[in-house]
Amino acid sequence: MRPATPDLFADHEPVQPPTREQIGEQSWVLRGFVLPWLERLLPGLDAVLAAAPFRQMVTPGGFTMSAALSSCGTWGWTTDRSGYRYTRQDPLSGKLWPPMPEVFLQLAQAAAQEAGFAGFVPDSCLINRYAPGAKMSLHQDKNETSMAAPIVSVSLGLPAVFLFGGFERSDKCQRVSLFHGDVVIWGGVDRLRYHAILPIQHGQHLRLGEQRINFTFRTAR
Ligand code: MD3
Ligand code: FE
Repeated sequence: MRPATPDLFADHEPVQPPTREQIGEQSWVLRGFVLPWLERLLPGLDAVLAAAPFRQMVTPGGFTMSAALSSCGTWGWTTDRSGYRYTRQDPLSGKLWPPMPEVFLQLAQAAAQEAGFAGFVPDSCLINRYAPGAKMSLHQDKNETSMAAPIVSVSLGLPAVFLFGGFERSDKCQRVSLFHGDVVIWGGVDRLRYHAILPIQHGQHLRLGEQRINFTFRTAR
């Protein structure tokens, strides 16, 4: 029997039971963890982007990043010619970054708890938007004051290949494919490992269109 109200996505994105993959000593991928939250998450994303639209930022070296960024929460990550840092204000509007939607916080805390990081309180959510061809070069995340807190990342839309390296730039990387609905949690000994996103391939995602959106929850201060 067909349901009276057809579910537009049911035939394309079956909700699989979430699975957990360990990719490092203290790093896990939770496949499909976001899917039950998605329809509550997207209105929160729209609200954040209405106040702080995606924009491409310039690195201290003078290169324009291929991913476009926004942020919400008390602290937002920014970069310009003078360096990388967290700010309370969106440099584009001069206003405070928009508040972190309650459902973002709940999702990040639920995911962190699942990976053994109970009590995670992110004060920053960086939102990266990748069009086809956009990438994130190999780097470490070390602008946060508290290295004890994990980082929780949420992948939406087009898939990506994530490179997970070691503690030296030259260390060999493992490749991890990240799909719509996946959450990754990095903490403890893995917190300072090098990582990158390979250029996003062309494609159309049924819900998000021709883009990949990544949320990165951090405790910045
Ligand atoms: C692994 N973003 O914003 S997930 C970043 O998909 C960033 O947009 C990527 O790297 C993205 O800095 C990768 C986030 C991530 C963040 C911090 C990490 C992965 C990490 C710290 C240690 C190891
Ligand atoms: Fe990073």
